[in-house]
Amino acid sequence: MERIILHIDMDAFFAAIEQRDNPELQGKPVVVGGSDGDKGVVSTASYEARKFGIHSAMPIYQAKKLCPDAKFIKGNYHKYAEESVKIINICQTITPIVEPVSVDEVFLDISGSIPFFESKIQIAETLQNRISQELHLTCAVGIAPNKLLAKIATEMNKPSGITIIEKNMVTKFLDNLHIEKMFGIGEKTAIILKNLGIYTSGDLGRFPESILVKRFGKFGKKLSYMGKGIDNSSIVPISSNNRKRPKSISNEITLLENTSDKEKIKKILLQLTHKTSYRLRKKNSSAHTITLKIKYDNLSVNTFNHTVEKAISYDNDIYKIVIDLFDKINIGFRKIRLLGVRLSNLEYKDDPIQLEIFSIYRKKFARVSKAVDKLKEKFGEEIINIGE
Ligand code: TTP
Ligand code: MG
Repeated sequence: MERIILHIDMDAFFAAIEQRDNPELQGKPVVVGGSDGDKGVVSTASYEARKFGIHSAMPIYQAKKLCPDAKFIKGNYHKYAEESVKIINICQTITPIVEPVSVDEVFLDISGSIPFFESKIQIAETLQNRISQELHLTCAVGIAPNKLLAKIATEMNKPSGITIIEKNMVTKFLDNLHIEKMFGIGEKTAIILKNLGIYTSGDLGRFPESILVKRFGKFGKKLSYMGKGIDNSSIVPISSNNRKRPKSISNEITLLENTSDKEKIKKILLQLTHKTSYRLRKKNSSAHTITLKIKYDNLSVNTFNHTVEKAISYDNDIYKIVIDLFDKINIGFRKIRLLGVRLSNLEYKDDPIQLEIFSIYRKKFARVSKAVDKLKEKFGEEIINIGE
């Protein structure tokens, strides 16, 4: 099956969210970023602000000089991360093979989705329409035989465009692509390449790989692949590990010696509760239903359960219910052989996608987060929230 990769990149992401949420900002120059006063740099600028020459990473004071009337906003990373999660969710309506690569970029492997749509362009339009209708945001889309080319394709028609590079168009496309446009080739590399007579991606692909390797080391091999438009890397879908969400969590123990000693049994139930509730919390979950299982020496089994309205996850709360259940049982002359605690009707606090997106934000804005973490350590959790 032919591999088809779709890439999306949101238009002026942070600024577009601010404009959407504040009608007064719509159609106006908006700059997101900076810290107190004129310190810091621009995170992004609305397309209206870009007309004044303002761009990401520019110092705020400089942006203010270029366009003093622009609206300057510090930004609310939490809000932007929530929007990223919603975008991923919409992408997953097209295919489950979805990889977020930055705060506003996603790769989708749509190879298997083609039969469900009329064409590649229809997939791109469906995605753009869903994002526009549900989130009131716009994005550019690129479709190509691999990630490298799909990302370049997206860049070709920004904002809001759709660019498709068919397999048979790749060579011609690369011949017309200036090396600066290639993702991963910075200014310095471009100068060296031009000195070697390499101006387009096609030139790069045809240039002897051995010379590139001599000049750039390992990166030279990568450059050669890039020039040929080769990228065999596959989409890494949002970690399937994280997505494992059991419906229940339980632990059982067969006693070394059958017993009817209630105190001994309660101690074992405490151990079981510790074990089960720890596993529950590790999954970022809490439970509504607690079940106690008892197997007697005659091998008959009884289960008793209790459901609470507000889900619980702490040992104390769970143990109290386990003991209440146990105290109601009339063991009689029977001896107990096995005990079990089961937690079910589980509630999950954080969406796994959310966790992954937050980790992308943490990586990208590590400097900000680290400073914030330090403040939190010093003054406590409530002291600060980025951009709020
Ligand atoms: P980009 O996709 O690079 O930029 P953008 O979405 O604002 O604009 P475009 O239409 O050109 O895609 O980055 C996504 C977001 O990441 C951006 O809205 C803000 C943030 N960002 C920074 O905070 N610092 C930066 O230097 C860059 C490039 C982006
Ligand atoms: Mg973007």
